[in-house]
Amino acid sequence: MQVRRVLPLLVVVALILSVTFVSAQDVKVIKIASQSPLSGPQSILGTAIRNGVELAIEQLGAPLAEMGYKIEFVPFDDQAQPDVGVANANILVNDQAILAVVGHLNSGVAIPSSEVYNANNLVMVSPANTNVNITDRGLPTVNRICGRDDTQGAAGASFAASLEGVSSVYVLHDTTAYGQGVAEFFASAAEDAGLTVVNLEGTTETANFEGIIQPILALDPDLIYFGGLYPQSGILINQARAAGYEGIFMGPDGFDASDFAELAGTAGVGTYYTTVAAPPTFYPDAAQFIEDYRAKYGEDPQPFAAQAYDSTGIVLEAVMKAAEEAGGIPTREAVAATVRATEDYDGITGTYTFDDNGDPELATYVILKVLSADPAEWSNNEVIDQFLAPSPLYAEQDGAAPEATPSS
Ligand code: ABU
Repeated sequence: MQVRRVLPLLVVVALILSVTFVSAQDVKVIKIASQSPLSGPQSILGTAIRNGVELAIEQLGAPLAEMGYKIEFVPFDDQAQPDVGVANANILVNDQAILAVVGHLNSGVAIPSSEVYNANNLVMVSPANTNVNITDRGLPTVNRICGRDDTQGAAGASFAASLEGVSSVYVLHDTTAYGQGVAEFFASAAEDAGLTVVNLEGTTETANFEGIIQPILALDPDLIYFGGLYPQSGILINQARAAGYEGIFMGPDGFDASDFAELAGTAGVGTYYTTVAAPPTFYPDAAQFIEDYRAKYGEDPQPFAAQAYDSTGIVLEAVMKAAEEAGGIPTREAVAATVRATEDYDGITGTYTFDDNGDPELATYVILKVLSADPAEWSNNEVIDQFLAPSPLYAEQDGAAPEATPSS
């Protein structure tokens, strides 16, 4: 009797277990990671990158879902610190389900972290890293969709030289790979353009720039260029104006965040900056993205959010192609090779084809002027100039690349 009662129960349990087992087998999980500062003073941009990746996975992941894959998003906080980025990289390469990383914000974090990715065949697509050594190392897994600091620094210098009354510049940087790199490109191009570079120096100061400002006032340059990001430059500019500096302020894409307006206050109005991002409103095809981002996150997307969306779109398309080719979950090597083979990816911020070093063949550069101390007005900064410029490899190909072309 007992056997007769227990047997059906065992059959039911076995059925449940087998159904569970089959379902678990059928769900093929692919993970996409991001790395960017989600805490600390640069988190406004880092969070924008994270959100751009998340939104892209939600909106562009359908073809992979239809193929039976579940895409999971794994955001990492690199805190804008190289050692944290590398520690995260060592964790995420050991999760074999992670097939791509979108990030970082900071070149000084991306360069050492991407050595770890590359050693593990894990592809990275950066929405924001502009230091030349991101791609000049020629690593097969490392790509970016934004421009480079050699072009950005030179564009800034050429613009500074065109400003009436500017003949001398004081060049500061934040001592990071990014800040120092772009400052040196600016200084060298400024000299070539006939400007006098009265000093080129680095500082790690973040709060009290008195010791930096007094020597600047003594030299009285027409323009101060700061190679670095908004948490430092906003405060420096605020304090320099308060100390009596009357000249012009300028910087690179590290200024491109609405918090700059908050930190610099009225002293920041009139500041010029070059950028490889620009507010998403700059891109006509990003209108729906802006609407969807506002609906999901309750705020306007910051610069680099739309580039993170496009970087993720490139990754998802490559994973899909590689999965089709493999007839199952592709290898990291296959995904990396497919990302590098990206041709004419039609994103919301541009059309992207990678050269053999992982630079976009053509990248967008914009020169803007800050118009307001109100962070809510950041998207309305004045576009002074914009152009597409070829990567060094693309420019080398005989007749393949146009000259840097103003598109305004
Ligand atoms: N290019 C803006 C973010 C700073 C960096 O590349 O390190």
